[in-house]
Amino acid sequence: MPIITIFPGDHVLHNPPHEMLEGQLIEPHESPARAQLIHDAVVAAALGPIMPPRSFGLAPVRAVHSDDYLQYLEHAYERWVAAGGAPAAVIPDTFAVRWMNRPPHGGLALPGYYTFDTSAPIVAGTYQAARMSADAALTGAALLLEGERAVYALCRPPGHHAGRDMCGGYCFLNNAAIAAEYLLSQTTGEGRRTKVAILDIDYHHGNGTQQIFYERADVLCISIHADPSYEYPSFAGYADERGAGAGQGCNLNLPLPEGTDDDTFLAALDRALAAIHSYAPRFLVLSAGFDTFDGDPLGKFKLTTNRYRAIGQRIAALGMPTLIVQEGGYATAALGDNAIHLLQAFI
Ligand code: OKP
Ligand code: ZN
Repeated sequence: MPIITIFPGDHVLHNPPHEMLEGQLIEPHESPARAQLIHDAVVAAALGPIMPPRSFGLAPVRAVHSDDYLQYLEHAYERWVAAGGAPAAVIPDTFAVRWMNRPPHGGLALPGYYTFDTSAPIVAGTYQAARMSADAALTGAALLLEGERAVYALCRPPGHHAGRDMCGGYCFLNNAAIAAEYLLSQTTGEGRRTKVAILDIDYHHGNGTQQIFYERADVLCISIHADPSYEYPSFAGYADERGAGAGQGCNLNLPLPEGTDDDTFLAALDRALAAIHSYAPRFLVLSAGFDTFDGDPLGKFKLTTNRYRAIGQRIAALGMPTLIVQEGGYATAALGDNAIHLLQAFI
């Protein structure tokens, strides 16, 4: 059985000339080349058909993100430039923080209210690219509802750091969360109650996904990632963050040490899979990042290409309809190969 890939061609519209990392302007790690490389690897490996996203409109996006944030994202670039910001890209320099968070006015101040770091530059095409990336995830979700067992949404820009009303970490719209919410909306009601699990295997904690569903019992969020005591996003992702209110117990963080290798990662994965198995969701959304790879410029783990197949096989063995959503991965020379190894397990 081939696997369908959804490829959002408009991702190229999101092409900031630089990002700010550790005080320096550098060439962006999160580049259009990433999606193209994975696309080309999917073609070369003949994994299955590649299709463009369908258009879902704003409603399923509004189910996850606040209206004021979406308005902000859509117009951030033009307002920034009109107010005198550098046309190269929107990168805020003043942030709303715990003790000063009055709603801002003006194109230069707004970004600091809706952004949590300097790693999410916005250009003229960012909103359109992010919408198509979300549409790719939604298309994958729709295909699961139509009976597919596994679909790959080759999302770019990625999504798992985007919260309900904040961008950051290369992410603007939370593609995995939007897809999960859509799956629930299409299968819940009239006495039916369904559940979705989101498993995040990107190197970085899925802080946006965690925030969006933190008080929800119908979405189990599990993230395996670099311990925030030494790694981005630094202020969330600890093991004691278990959810709140109705969602108490429905968030599981599995932080891992520097130098984590294949075996350490697979042991954590088995814990995650056991939790998903007992939660018994109707669908699984996999936030798939490959920055756990040994040699990733942003990561300190040591996973090898072959093990992505083992990771895929263990996840596929859950036997759940699975939407694979592309997140990070910056070792471009190996990125296509790593993705193929994971995807082949679902064929
Ligand atoms: C996005 B995804 C580390 C700074 C990291 C942003 C990283 C975003 C990762 N000192 N800056 O999860 O792959
Ligand atoms: Zn990452």
